[in-house]
Amino acid sequence: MDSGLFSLQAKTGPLSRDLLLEPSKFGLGKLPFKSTPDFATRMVCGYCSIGCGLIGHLKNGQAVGLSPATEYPVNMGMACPKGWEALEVLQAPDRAKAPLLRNKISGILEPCTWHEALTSFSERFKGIQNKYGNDAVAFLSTGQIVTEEMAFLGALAKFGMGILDGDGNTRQCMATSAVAYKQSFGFDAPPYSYSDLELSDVVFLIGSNMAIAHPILWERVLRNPNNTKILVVDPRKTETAMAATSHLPILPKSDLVFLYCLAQVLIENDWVDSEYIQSATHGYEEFAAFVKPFTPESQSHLIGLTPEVIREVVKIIHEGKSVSFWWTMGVNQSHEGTRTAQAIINLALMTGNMGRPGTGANSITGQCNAMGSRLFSNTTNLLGGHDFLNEGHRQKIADLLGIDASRIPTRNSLSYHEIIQQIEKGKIKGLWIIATNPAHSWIEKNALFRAFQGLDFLVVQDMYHSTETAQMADLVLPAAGWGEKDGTFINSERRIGLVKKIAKAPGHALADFSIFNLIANYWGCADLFKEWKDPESVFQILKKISVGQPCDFSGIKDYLMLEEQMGIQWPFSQADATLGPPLVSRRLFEDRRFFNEDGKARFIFESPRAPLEIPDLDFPFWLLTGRGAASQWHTQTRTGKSQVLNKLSPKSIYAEINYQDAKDLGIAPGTKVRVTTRRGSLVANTSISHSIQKGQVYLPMHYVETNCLTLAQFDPYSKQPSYKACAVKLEPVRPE
Ligand SMILES: Nc1nc2c(c(=O)[nH]1)N[C@H]1C(S)=C(S)[C@@H](COP(=O)(O)OP(=O)(O)OC[C@H]3O[C@@H](n4cnc5c(=O)[nH]c(N)nc54)[C@H](O)[C@@H]3O)O[C@H]1N2
Ligand SMILES: Nc1nc2c(c(=O)[nH]1)N[C@H]1C(S)=C(S)[C@@H](COP(=O)(O)OP(=O)(O)OC[C@H]3O[C@@H](n4cnc5c(=O)[nH]c(N)nc54)[C@H](O)[C@@H]3O)O[C@H]1N2
Ligand code: SF4
Ligand SMILES: [Mo]
Repeated sequence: MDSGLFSLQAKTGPLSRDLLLEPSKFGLGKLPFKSTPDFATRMVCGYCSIGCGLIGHLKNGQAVGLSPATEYPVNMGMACPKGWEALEVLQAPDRAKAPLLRNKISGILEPCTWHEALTSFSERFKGIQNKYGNDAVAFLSTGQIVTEEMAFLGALAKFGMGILDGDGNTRQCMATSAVAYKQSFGFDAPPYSYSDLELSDVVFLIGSNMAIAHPILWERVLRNPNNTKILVVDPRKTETAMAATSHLPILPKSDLVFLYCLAQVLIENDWVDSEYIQSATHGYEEFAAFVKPFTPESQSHLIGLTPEVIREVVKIIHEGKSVSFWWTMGVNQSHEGTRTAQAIINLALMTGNMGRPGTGANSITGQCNAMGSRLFSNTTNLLGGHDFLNEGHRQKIADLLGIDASRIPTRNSLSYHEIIQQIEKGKIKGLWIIATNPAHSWIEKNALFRAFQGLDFLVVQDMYHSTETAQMADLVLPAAGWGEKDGTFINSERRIGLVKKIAKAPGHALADFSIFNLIANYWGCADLFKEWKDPESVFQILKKISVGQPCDFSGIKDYLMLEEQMGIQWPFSQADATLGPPLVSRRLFEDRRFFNEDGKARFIFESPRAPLEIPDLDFPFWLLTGRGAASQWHTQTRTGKSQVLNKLSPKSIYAEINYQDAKDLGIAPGTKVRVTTRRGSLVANTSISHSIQKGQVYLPMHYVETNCLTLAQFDPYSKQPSYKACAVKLEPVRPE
């Protein structure tokens, strides 16, 4: 079966290996492979976390086209439209080609030299720190730059510039999974390989619209030869749900109750793997006692599924030989996301669906390098999954980097929303934003706008000067994008893959790596980064940092080895390397040993709670938000520049409304609807459909208006925003 809708198979045959294996030269500002101007080279895609292999085709030293890599173990010759079109968006006229500094008199952003920009950067931020303290400057980073840049930024900001608070857009996205894994497994470690999707006989997807958000993974589900049962838990009948064997349209934010019911029925029927529980886990007895009251009969009204359906789901899980559980934002973006993710982990543990082919409690990451950010951004964790609060860890990192340990902060960073709160309170006066566009993507963003008004100095480092956030900046630093620089990304299955420079960034734009290098010089802390010469030398430093950690990848010799092996999953230690080349696909916990001190995984649970806002008489509908089309990426700064991609999705905002609700409210097809929350209001085109349940509305996140409506509410453990639930009202808009 091939959905055909979402991905396109490469027509080209495999390229000869020697063309692919030519080692790259990683000089700044130079194209690699200068001596052979016509060639093809393999690299990973720069959009989503699947990390498909793409072939860049060059003529006269210039990239002229991309095609999916047929032999890459991730995508096997498939790519979605974003990947095929990734070169197009580099050419857009609104690329930031020179630094821009806001003229204090006219208030206009005007081009300036790099020298002026970097002088201003250092003087203004140092001025703020001198006047108000080091913690008056903060940064917000991303899951979309290479790991080497991510680490450079985190080290420069925290060890070089004395900044204490920095967070990333991964807070909006993966924080819940990271915390859930850390608490349950002892380390932030997604356990699976993509091949598990092809080996399961039950694929259980919770809050994931895989056909749209991870289209090539969806293709891999469809390649599964086991007559697989595909269960999709999503309030909406998404593209994924439509192709599933069962769609379970639960009520928004009832996941935790639902998952506890599943656990209760498994226990009631004695359908648990006692031997696995005994040997590999801790806390089961308490968990079993806790879920006892969660009978389907007593809870079904909260879930919106009948007790019979809930029991049927449990039967499918029980009868499955290899059950894999996968979740994404429908779980993570919730007021109780961490406990929900752990309720999924608990199901996998209690049924022994862990560490075997086709199993696992598997969080699918979002951005191309969210996994790199989780390990090396130096925001929530000290580099390499270490702990800022642990003196031994601080000393270890200081020794490895040859810096004084007193340079390493002894407290954890504030989280994203706490940083914004501090800005609003006037405590943080300077902010540096790198490769994220919060003026579009942040939850309840009117509060963010209010906060940003109070900043003394806002620096935005982006590929485009036109983003909503760059337009608010005092200084815009023009960055090269994917395809214009070298480094590595880590994909959802922990595979470290290469990114290469195949095109020259326009004008004076520079790789983020070079920008950090220049900043270190202007700030006067370049001495600390003498060894950080280029991405590959940083890769070597990160390898050393990873030694002894669960993510140890010190067995990877260099970039050439990554090239030859077509990406390598962590862990791959020096000891592993002595046994030979890495296997193409590896999963964690095959030996039933987890990363907690006693080697056991934890059952973690808590009573479900209601979200802050639920529909009422004034605002009677649930608002859900998320991805729209496979061709749309987030705030559309990139995908919005491709003519082809623009044809594949609606240009203006649209609201999906149930046909019965539309009828009741007098909203006709082809008309507009007003969607209002307690925080704001927008007018959208109507998309009347059966795919959304009565009493619910869906707005894609790709339109700038959407987050004027969302409600700032956060999971207490991961501090991740709950983007997917608040209360709205709908009104027809009469044509003028
Ligand atoms: N085309 C495209 N692909 C992308 C991205 C993109 O912007 N565009 N972004 C990437 C990134 S960063 C991410 S994080 C991933 C996101 O990937 P996904 O999480 O799969 O995408 P979303 O559409 O945000 O949310 C998934 C589903 O959660 C459902 N949902 C809402 N509320 C609930 C609930 O209470 N319970 C349950 N069970 N489900 C609920 C929504 O209806 C939605 O269908 O996609 C990645 N891939
Ligand atoms: N309502 C609602 N809101 C959401 C979500 C939702 O489901 N619903 N999902 C949330 C999620 S999961 C995510 S991940 C966020 C994403 O939110 P954002 O991170 O704000 O979205 P992007 O459009 O990916 O922004 C990335 C920015 O980096 C720039 N860029 C790209 N590559 C580079 C580079 O190499 N260097 C530099 N310097 N800049 C670069 C791009 O031009 C763009 O401006 O949105 C969140 N917001
Ligand atoms: S966006 Fe994701 S699915 Fe599409 S080509 Fe890139 S990595 Fe593959
Ligand atoms: Mo995300």
